[in-house]
Amino acid sequence: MDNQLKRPNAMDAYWMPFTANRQFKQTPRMVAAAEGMYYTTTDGRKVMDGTAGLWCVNAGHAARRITEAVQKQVIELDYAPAFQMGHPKAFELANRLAELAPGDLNHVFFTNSGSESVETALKIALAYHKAKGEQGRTRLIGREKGYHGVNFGGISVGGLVNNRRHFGSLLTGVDHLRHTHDPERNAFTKGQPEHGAELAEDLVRLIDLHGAETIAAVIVEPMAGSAGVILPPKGYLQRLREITREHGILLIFDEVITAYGRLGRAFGADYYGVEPDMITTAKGLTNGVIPMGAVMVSSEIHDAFMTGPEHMIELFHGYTYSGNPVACAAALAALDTYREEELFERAASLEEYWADALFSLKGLPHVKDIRCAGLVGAVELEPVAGGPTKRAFDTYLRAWDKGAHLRTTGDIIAMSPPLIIEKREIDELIGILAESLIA
Ligand code: PXG
Repeated sequence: MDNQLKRPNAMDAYWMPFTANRQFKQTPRMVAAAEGMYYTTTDGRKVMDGTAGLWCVNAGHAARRITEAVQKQVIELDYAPAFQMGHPKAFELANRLAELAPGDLNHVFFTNSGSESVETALKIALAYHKAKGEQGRTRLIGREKGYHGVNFGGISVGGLVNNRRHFGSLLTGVDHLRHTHDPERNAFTKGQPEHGAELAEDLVRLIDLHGAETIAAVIVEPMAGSAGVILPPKGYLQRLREITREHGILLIFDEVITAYGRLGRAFGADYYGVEPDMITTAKGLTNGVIPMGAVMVSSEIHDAFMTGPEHMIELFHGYTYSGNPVACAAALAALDTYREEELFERAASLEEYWADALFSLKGLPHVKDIRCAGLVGAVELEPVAGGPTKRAFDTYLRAWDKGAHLRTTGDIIAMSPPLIIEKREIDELIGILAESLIA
């Protein structure tokens, strides 16, 4: 056995996710504690969390009500089997989410992550059409640059090449809409771009190609986060809704990032005024404290399953940890926190200040686009010749040294601070980014 692996502080054993492992382990960035807007690093520095963890810590770190609810729950009921058995908090949480969700999205299926929420929604879509006698509807439509987690269904409908190219042939019967990223026409637009609604007509093209009667569902992020904050052009989501409705195709919004206040409303569906048939969520559901996801499903879809003999399982799907009691307690406390601290409203009221702060970076070296929505912002940089991703990553490293944590994807810097951020903290964050862009 390799002795290196046996040393307690050796770094080799942990194969880190979505990380340049060898580089990281030479110069690790480690945090030991976090509270509110700030991490404390293992060497005692305070670093502002400019990204709410990985877009999930919407109420800020160590939100007291949530951490206490978890402590209490783990002692009272640590676990309850999820199949053919229940506990009150899972029902309470489902009711709260159904109330929060738009329109008739009145039913909730619990998962443990965004990836699992996506797989769940895709499977429900396929099984729904089968239950209605439309077995031929098996095709799934995603979009280029889409991110729907890392499981096989999600990478099949997803559109990020590095997440797809290494993993074989993926699901069959999948097609993609073109993405809506169009910097030539839309660069430096505050909020939704003017140009690109016509890209929704791609769906008509795919219907003409495959036949509507073969298509089960279209899945898109209302605002694409992981690909570098790509906003829906004005009218685009509305048009997707019209086409899907006209052709009996389900519309799934993947709101793993946009749900729970990120855009200043409970859901991206509310923010953009378009009601899908299902919404996938995770992340902010528990403020990131405990893994949990939830899929919101319309009554029309849910009720299509509630036929046949009553002793039969209606949907052969679920996870050991679906509706885990500790996760439910965290989620209930997170929803209470969002409501009582009025954090969604707070995000909405800061939207303009945030946008103005971001746009103050216009004109700094190498800045070629700035995009924003709610409390999300992206700054796209001119790549270094022959070294794509390097400019953004170097900027990120400088910002980390100066006391702010950002995210990069390609040559795009993305920010999504906790919704508790103060105006002076917005100034501090954008100030650090400005300095890091210069040197
Ligand atoms: N759908 C969407 C829209 C997401 O953004 C997932 C599904 C998968 O969620 P899980 O919980 O399985 O990771 C996501 C996750 C980033 C970043 O910085 C984004 C995500 C995860 C980690 C980093 O862009 N999104």
